[in-house]
Amino acid sequence: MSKPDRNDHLNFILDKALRLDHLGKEEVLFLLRIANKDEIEQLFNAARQIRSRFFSNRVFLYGFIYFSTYCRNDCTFCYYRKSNLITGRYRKTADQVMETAQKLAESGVHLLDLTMGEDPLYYDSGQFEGLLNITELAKETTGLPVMISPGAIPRELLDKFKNIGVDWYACYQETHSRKLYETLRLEQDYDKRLNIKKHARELGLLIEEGILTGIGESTEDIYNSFVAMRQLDANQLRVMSFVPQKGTPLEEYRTVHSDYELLIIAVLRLLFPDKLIPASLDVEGINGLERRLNAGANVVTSIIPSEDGLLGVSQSTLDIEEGGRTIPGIVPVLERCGLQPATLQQYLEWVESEKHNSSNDLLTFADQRPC
Ligand code: SAM
Ligand code: MD0
Ligand code: SF4
Repeated sequence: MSKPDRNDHLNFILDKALRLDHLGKEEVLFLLRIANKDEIEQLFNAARQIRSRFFSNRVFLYGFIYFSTYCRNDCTFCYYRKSNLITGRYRKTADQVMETAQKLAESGVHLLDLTMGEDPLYYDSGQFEGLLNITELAKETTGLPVMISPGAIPRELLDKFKNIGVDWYACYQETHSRKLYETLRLEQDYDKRLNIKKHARELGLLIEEGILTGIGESTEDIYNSFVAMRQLDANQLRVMSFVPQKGTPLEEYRTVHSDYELLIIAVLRLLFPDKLIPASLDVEGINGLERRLNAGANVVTSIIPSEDGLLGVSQSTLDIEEGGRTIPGIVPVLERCGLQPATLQQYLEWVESEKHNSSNDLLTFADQRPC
């Protein structure tokens, strides 16, 4: 395609997206293959316009509590895989989690994300009462919405989480290519991981689906993940660049530049205009926040208090002790982007309306599925 033709085509696609029209597969792939700086800027600009239409200049803020770094699994990409002989794994007590939760709530986060490895303490015994207890206490102490990220838990347990008032279940497939999945989440059943999210959605929980980029996926794989996210009716959609981890099989893996993550964030915004799309502090820390927000993200995740000895996932320590991953650390960045924290009331209203409106019955979006 000649340069003027390309530009016309890009404008045509972006105009369609701005009208919330259906984008076809070839159009989505065209966007995912953009490499020219000006074209990328046009795409980001459209993504910001769409975000602003649905969320004005308001951004949601998620506190992150990685309360157990023990795991029975061996994901090849993960620092906390069981075969990694790292020292200093920890399992925080209920009191410690409460203290951190309280601190995060006072600092102004809108949600608590309670995350753990597939900790053998619970998974091997099948006794999850302690986990339910921690979750219930965190919710009661703070009154905040809660997301749980405990791995692929049994169905009956998910029902119990629903009963104690959990709002969100996060569980990322990483890829929707079964072949690639098998090389990443070793010996973890693909369908089990996918189906537990379907079950969560059927129960009325909000769900977050997520993918990794820079891990050997093709552009078509990314497109297929968009389709899967749509089919799951996911409420929050995440992409994170793969960060190679010491002591893991992919330690020396030559990954791609995180610019590609930004492109995916922007395309997600075009395809899922009213959904939540994280700008994670866990990939490039505070220095990577502005770029992710400017690509169309509308939730800052992985906000961690500086003094509680808690770790991140893909960047276990980056910017934590320095206070870079706190609300005072991020507000100046939001301001530079012309954004500001939403109020808690605004977040609660979004959550409530999302719980009652599946995107499948929102007329405005019904005709703009990516497939
Ligand atoms: N253990 C639970 C699980 O795996 O579902 C919860 C932990 S969850 C926070 C771990 C997520 O962090 C993964 O699903 C993956 O998307 C992301 N992650 C882990 N290691 C990463 C890495 N090296 N680079 C980028 N993202 C990573
Ligand atoms: C984040 N490190 O928000 C966290 C994590 C788990 N629900 C989220 C990947 O970036
Ligand atoms: Fe365990 Fe989750 Fe890491 Fe996999 S990604 S090794 S399940 S903590």
